[in-house]
Amino acid sequence: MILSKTPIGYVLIVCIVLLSVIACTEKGPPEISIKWPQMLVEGDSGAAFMVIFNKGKGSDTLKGCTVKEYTQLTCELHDIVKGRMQLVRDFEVPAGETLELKPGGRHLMLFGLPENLQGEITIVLHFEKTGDVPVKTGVVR
Ligand SMILES: [Cu+2]
Repeated sequence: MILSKTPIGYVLIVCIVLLSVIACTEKGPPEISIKWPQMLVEGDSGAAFMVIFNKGKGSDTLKGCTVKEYTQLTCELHDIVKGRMQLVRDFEVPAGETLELKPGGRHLMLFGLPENLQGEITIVLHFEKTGDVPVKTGVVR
């Protein structure tokens, strides 16, 4: 092939290959599932942990959370950076990967919990592509 023997032709072929690799990384919808949710409560705030699986072929992004039973509650996405807790805008969940929300790392933070909260609450995760995913969470004091 004459095209591959010229420098421009070579660059073109490299570009076409790179573009198809990029296009192939998003070749389907995400498939989100949640396991082992748990919430530790202290006073009126709680930290929620769980494992988020994405078995799909597309990535997704967790944009926020709310609580079904207590709509006035604040639910935030937090990360621990250099030993300090920080509010973050979103959590990426790449295709085929797992996002662990665990103590000492990324977690959900709830503020304004009722004093006598016991049993279970439903945290609703808001994903960019998947939409709302409700997660029933046990409460540990
Ligand atoms: Cu936090």
